[in-house]
Amino acid sequence: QPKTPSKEDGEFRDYSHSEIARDAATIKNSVVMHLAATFLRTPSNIDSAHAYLASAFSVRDRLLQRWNLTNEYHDKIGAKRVYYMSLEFLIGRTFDNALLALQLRDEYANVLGDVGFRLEDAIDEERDAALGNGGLGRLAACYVDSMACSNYPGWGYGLRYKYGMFQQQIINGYQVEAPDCWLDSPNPWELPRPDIAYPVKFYGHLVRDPEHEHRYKWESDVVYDAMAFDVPVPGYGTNNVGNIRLWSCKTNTLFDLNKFNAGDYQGATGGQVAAQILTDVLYPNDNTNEGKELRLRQEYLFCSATMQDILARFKKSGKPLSELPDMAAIQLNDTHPTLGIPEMMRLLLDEEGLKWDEAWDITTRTFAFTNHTVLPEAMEKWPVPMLDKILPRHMGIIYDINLYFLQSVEKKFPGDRELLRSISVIEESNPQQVRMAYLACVGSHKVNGVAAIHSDIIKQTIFKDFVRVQGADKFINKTNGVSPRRWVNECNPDMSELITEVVGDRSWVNDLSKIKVLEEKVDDKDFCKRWWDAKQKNKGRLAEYILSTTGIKVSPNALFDVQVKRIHEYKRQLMNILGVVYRYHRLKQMTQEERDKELHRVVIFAGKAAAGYWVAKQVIKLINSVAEVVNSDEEIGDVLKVVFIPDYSVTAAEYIIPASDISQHISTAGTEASGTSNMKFVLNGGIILGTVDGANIEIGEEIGEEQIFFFGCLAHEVEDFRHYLRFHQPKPDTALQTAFDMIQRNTFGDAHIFQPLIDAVMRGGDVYLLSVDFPSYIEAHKAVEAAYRQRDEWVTKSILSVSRMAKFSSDRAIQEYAEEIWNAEPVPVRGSII
Ligand code: 475
Repeated sequence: QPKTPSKEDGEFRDYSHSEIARDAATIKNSVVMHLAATFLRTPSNIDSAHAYLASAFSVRDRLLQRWNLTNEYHDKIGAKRVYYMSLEFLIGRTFDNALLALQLRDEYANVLGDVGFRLEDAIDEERDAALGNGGLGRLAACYVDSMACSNYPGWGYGLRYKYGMFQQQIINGYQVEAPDCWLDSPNPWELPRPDIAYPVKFYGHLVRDPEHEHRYKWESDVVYDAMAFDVPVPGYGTNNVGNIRLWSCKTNTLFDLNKFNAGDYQGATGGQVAAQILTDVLYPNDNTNEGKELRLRQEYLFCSATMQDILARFKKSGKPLSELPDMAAIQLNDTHPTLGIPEMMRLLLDEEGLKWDEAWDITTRTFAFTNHTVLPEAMEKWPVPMLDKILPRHMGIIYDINLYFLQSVEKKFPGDRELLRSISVIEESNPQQVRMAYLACVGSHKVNGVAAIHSDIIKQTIFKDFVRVQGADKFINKTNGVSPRRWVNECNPDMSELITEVVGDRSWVNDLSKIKVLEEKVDDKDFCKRWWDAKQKNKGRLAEYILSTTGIKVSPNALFDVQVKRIHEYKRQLMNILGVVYRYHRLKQMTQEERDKELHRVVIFAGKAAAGYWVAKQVIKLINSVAEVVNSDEEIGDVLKVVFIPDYSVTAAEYIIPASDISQHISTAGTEASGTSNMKFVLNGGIILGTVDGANIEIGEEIGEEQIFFFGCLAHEVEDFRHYLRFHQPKPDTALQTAFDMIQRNTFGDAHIFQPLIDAVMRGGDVYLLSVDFPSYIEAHKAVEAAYRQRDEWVTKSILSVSRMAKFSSDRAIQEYAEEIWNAEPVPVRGSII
């Protein structure tokens, strides 16, 4: 049990005396010092890039000081630690976030002003840390933010990819990928730790220990080194600083001087190159399993280094290994880090010499697992021959885990061979495959989904047999959340001012339940006007961003209709653009007089398609082709504009989300596990148009159904529709047919390019049920339009919604994880610094 701080307090309070002072002169000195000593510049010889870098390094000094204080303190009092293991952390920028957390934003703005720079320009110099694809990676970043802000002793563990999420260019309407060389310029937000590195083995063979049943020696010549980089995570308004430890792969194979001397220059560095490639690049797949050998090796490098590090830290406490589960909780962010389970077993059996049952008890009490998707194509499975070749010891351990597990199932359900076959960690395909979701489930004490509907679905589908065998209590829900620091306070300063004014102070940033009082303001005319104006200002800011990134001019007076997320068939950007095509058709049928009465609308898209996902890339092309025709149609003018903003990122989202009037979250029911941008949009005063899916449902429950536009079929109806459509042609309604016809008449260029998209609906079984949901989708848009014309009621909806969104703070989510899964408590660092 974590102890409450007691007599050590005094000792730790001393640290606050050494904290770097917060006055203007000290801040200025530290910036000037970094300019000179870190970047060889003087105040008369800087550009905004160096203004940013020098300020960032001076902020980092403060963070690192607190980092040290926090970790030393947690060690000292023996706090239980939480480890969030994720192959992805989609962090975005840190500078502004850190300034706000330390409450030094104005001070740095002044110092920069003194040397002739605007803080905003310095902030704009930072490149995103884009070490993730989408929802899952951003969730991990929000969760470490919440752990830091709520004083949990929590760390993230991940990989330091040299190339993050690719940069998306749009050329001739098509997506073109360029590498994200984010480390080309200095990164102030990481600290290299050459003193912290672990060897990680691959391939080789096993030698059995004749004395011990489960003890092996694993011998191999292929040994890489994983070196740590620490990324401090500022806690807002607290002394605590969290950490994300990212591993970078090196080799301990030396430069081969003999080969070099013999003229074999490539061979001389070959070993080093082979190692580095392991952490070179983030796999750009969202909700899809790539299944490549390099990915498996990446995952193992990550898991091995992390397990060694966690065990090393634990062993410093001097406690027996049986107490590991009291000192550490490990959360697996989907199955990608599941090899942590057999790796922990290997270390406990082979290195520590524990018996199987002891090791297994420790492991399962330490691990818990979050599932993020039910899409079959996303399920990780590794061919047994591949695993056996690369990780022979782990393959053996997985076989044993499965053997003991199946024996326990057989005992409970004697003779049920079908059950054994379906629940086995090994799938009896050719070749056999290891089902990682099953392995994660067997090795964890809790399994959770990420929204209520999703947690129900996984109990009825992929984990159905496990519920029977292991009991329903193991399977719980933890609805996702988002950080109010980044997703309101940082990205929406004007609305944040209004909230602060009503709450009385800024405490809502760390306690979102306080925004409830906004509800009292819905009848305050003046307040409503300022609320509307704040949104309009954000729309103006986005209009400028759109102009600078696409050259398209849009009016902030139009309705901003936004769909930004990864491009995926299940998310149905295709349905959205077909709706736009239909709208365009209708507008073309009207007289100018009729058109003038129409609500002006800007339809905004952004999102990346996985590099190998052809259909998704064709959807991007269709959106851009429609945009080109519509935007240059003089008859249409400002009545309809279509925009595809290139290179969607965390930073782009911070511009886009606060500027949305209506945003679309329109996945086929039952396919979007949760969604998290839906929460961000509503928190920023936007209304959502969505299907009865993921967290949309819970958002509707919280804010009231009058505040949300639902449409489409329900999750429990999907199977029947799909079944029907496997054997029958879809029957598109006239609106959908009109859109298809318009495309096929070459209105948006060569129709051949788009025929496969139409075929996916008309001949491919319409798996995502566009033809089913299209009529109600069009109706829902009409309802949105009517509502937006009633400005007062619209503002009421907006304010009411925001006031009722407290549930969707990631602080609430983290508290639930801590209480129901991790058994961890907040441990505020004593010794007041702020
Ligand atoms: C869900 N990524 C969202 C979000 O819980 C949900 C899968 C395989 C390989 C690489 N990446 C993935 C995901 O599965 C993923 O991002 N899932 C998303 O997780 C957070 O809000 O509905 O689609």
